[in-house]
Amino acid sequence: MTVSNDILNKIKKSNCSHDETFFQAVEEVLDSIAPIIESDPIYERHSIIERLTTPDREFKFKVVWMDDNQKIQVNTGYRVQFNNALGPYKGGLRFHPSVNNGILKFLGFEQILKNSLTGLPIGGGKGGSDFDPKGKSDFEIMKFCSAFMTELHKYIGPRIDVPAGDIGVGAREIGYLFGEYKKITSTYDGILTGKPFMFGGSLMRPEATGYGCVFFTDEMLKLAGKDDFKGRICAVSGAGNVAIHTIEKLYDMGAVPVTCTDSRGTIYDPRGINLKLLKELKFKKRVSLEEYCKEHSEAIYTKVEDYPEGGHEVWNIPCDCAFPCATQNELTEVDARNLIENGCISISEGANMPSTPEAIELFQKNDILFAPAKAANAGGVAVSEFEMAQNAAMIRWSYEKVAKMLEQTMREICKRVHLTAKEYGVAGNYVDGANIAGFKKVADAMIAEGV
Ligand code: NDP
Ligand code: 2IT
Repeated sequence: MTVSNDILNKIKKSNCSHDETFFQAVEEVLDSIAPIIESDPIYERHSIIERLTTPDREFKFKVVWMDDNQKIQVNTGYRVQFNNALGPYKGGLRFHPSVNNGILKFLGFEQILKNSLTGLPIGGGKGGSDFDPKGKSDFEIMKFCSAFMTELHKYIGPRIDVPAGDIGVGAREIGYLFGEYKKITSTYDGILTGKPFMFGGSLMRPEATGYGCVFFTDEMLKLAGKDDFKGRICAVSGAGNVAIHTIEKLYDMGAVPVTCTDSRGTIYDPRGINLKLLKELKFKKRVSLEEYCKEHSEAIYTKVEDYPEGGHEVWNIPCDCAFPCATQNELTEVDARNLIENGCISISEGANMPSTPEAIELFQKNDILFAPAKAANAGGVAVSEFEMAQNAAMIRWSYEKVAKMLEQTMREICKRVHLTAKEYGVAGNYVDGANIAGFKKVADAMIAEGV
């Protein structure tokens, strides 16, 4: 009975549309761009909104693989090719049990405007699977990635669609996916970014999203006439690729990051997070953050069950700057209120859509600097595009070159978002600034390319 119930739940989960997060993302954008749509009939004449919110195509496929106990496992794989007005579809792959078509549509839609903001020739897409990498052996990860690529390879190509990592997909997974693609097609193409350096990955791609988010925030503080990061207490959520490199760059800039979180709990280390230990626990051992306290008994660990009602412990900790870097809707209205009451001056979204609409509204009403995901976390995909350029030319760029270009790209995005908000009469509103600037470029390209 339990087995069939489990299967029934799985079937229900992978067959419902689950579009809530997609609607949330679309609603915010439509709200921001309403003045442009109303003032210029060209967008309506070309049905830009309908065309922009409908993916070009969506693939859904079965992924069958064998686990270490010789049991055959079945997962669902997806790739949403959303819009290629500006370049090949580009966006990550997420492996997490919560993945469904709706979540990938929200991420793919956001990716179109994010990629537009980078100023680079890349369109928007997203993919992934409900596969849960947690607790799986390396061999099982390899088997799953091979099976996933058996189907995905039909839809991608260096000038068609170039996936990368996201939650649950890092260099290890990209390596296995790349290996399988190579085996199936006998080609050595840059069909994925975030590859390990030894076979075509760009230097600084692993660090890019986190570092970029800190550069963006530094520029935002500067434009608002505030002091830089020196001595600032920062709260960071997440303990993965984005969070860890955000923490690393914050230290470089003289800030004191005091928190990190995973799906089970929050660490608060008032003296500053021990970055070396965090990397060891999450990148090497892949264990729970609770282990952090074995070496740092003065740090406080709070389990998810003990979080404040309707909120998250990490946003209850006093800080100057907050960096939500874990997942969508992880920062609620309750959290926003706590952050504001504790004197926080800026929120920068390292994750995709981590703040709920109610939280954003509160930040804006209280004049808190707010850097939305599609602008603040664009550093990852920007360096992915640098990787595509290096692969296409069969060359490698130096660390210094990529670092300089990343910093420049993030500061430019920040300035453009800032200026666009000013130009459209909503000075300081980076949500509107990012949505308008991202939208205009894609919409104008769609119009110029015809129906
Ligand atoms: P990782 O898989 O490396 O890390 C994700 C982290 O977030 C882990 O600490 C994980 O905890 C935690 N987490 C994931 N899901 C949940 C959840 N439902 N509830 C609580 N905690 C959760 O992913 P990334 O760091 O790459 O991605 C983090 C965010 O950044 C995502 O929103 C992603 O879309 C976004 N992003 C990533 C980019 C990239 O280049 N990788 C680029 C731009 C945005 P646990 O370990 O317990 O699972
Ligand atoms: O959300 C994102 O921008 C990513 N996960 C990175 C996408 C990419 O293609 O590098």
